[in-house]
Amino acid sequence: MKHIFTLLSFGLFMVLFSCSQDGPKLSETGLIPLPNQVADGSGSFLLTSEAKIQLQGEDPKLAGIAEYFNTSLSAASGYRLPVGTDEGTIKLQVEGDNSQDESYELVISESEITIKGKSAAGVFYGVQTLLQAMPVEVFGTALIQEAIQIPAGKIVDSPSYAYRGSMLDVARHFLPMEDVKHYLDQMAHLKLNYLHLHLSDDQGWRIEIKSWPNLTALGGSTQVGGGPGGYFTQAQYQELVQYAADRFITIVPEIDMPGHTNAALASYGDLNPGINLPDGNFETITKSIEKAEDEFKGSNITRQAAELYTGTEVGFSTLDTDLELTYQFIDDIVREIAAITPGPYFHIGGDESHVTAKDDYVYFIERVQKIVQDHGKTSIGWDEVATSQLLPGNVAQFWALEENAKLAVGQGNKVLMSPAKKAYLDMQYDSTSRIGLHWAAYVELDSAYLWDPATYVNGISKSDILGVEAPLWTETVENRVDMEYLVFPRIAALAEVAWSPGSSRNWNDFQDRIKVMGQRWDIQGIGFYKSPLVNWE
Ligand code: TNX
Repeated sequence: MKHIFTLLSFGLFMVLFSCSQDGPKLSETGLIPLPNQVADGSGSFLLTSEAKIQLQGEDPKLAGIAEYFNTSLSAASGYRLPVGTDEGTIKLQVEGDNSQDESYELVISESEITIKGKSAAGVFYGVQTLLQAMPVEVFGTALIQEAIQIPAGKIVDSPSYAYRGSMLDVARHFLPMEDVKHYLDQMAHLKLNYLHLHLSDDQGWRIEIKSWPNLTALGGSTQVGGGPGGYFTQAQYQELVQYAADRFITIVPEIDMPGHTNAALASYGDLNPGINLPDGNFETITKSIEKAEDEFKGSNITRQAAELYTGTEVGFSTLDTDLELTYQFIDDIVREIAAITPGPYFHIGGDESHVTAKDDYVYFIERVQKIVQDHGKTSIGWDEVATSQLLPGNVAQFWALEENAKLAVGQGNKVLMSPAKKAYLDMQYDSTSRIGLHWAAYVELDSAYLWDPATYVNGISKSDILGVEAPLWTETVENRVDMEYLVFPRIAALAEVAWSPGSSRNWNDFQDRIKVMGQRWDIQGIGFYKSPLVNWE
């Protein structure tokens, strides 16, 4: 009898043991973005509630990373691992103090897991890779009963580009705090590190400015289609900044100007020049008052608030570039936003100012860049800004015109790559996509994946490029469901374009890995677009 029991328990041991050899290899766990080097080991680490996390190094951010790791796992694991500095089988180590160096090394053996980063950010990315190396169930909320099996191996990894971003247009349709946080969570999983918030446009003003309260009271009160709009108070914006920082993501605020400013011009009539027509109507003058006086001799030029706008046209509004009040207004806005933005960048927009005279535009951009610099920030602008003299260090975000991107590089400035034909998350996948636009292209998943920022524009090479950003414009995006449909899976393709070296990227291999990513999204309830190019089953 005793003999049989021994035999049985041996059998059970064999089953458990062979289990640890059975699962996918580390290189088959669906890692996105693809790490630089992945070497498979033998066996697996079996994670149970017995494990401990050991922090090594002085970096104060390590404790936050351990907390993040515990929180990420706790719903599915049912436990939180103790965190200390003396011992542990999961070691998180910062070995350096260069916060710019996001590289890490992850080693998984049967007895321990070690993540070494050159900075806390590196360790955080190592944790993201470790989570992806686990069964997809760890992303869910159903309790996993058995040990979590993590295949052994070694990963050495670092990003191709320093700026790996996405943009949310919260102006055309407002997106509430929860949706932005949800987006930040997903960005972090993909090792993206900048979230650009498009905070103002013709249809809405979305950030509280204490010295100009009508901007949100009036300008924030509507959106495309006439819905109620909304805005972030400064306290809420700061909450987003912190939530992002906890995930090693930097917020880049954008106030788009001198065009795309109808919401501001509707909020403050003093900013909006116009003429009173003989029939009693008011018509906005979209050029400087001086020039208007020549053109409209004898007309009664006054200032009066514009109407709120809920359509989707672009290029019809402009600030008055000759008016001193315009620059006081901008100085107040930049000062208030810069004070609650720890990141280095302030985005000044500058796109599609079709009704601003060319020389007025150049004068305006050059003056606004200085205001931003005076408040301690570096300007980013859409590629049109490169038709002005850029200040050293300022960045041009390429979206449409290669000539503009080259003008920036010619001035010694860097370019942020967001080519609409590849990186625009609001483009339809194909002509049958239920929402989205297609003025630039239809962008299927393979198209979003198959391009290289370093060769995309002739004459612009890797050293000229700050990074890659995937913008989501929201003319057709009304809520989280719409957002998820357009963003996923393309954001994963763009994250890999930004992180992994061009030489290692391979569409067939990506198709296999994105399938696993799809399982992670499914388990989190994310309604992604099931591209017919991928076998999701
Ligand atoms: C162009 S991209 C715009 C936006 C629109 C977008 C729609 C850019 C700098 N300007 O105002 O929302 O197209 O795809």
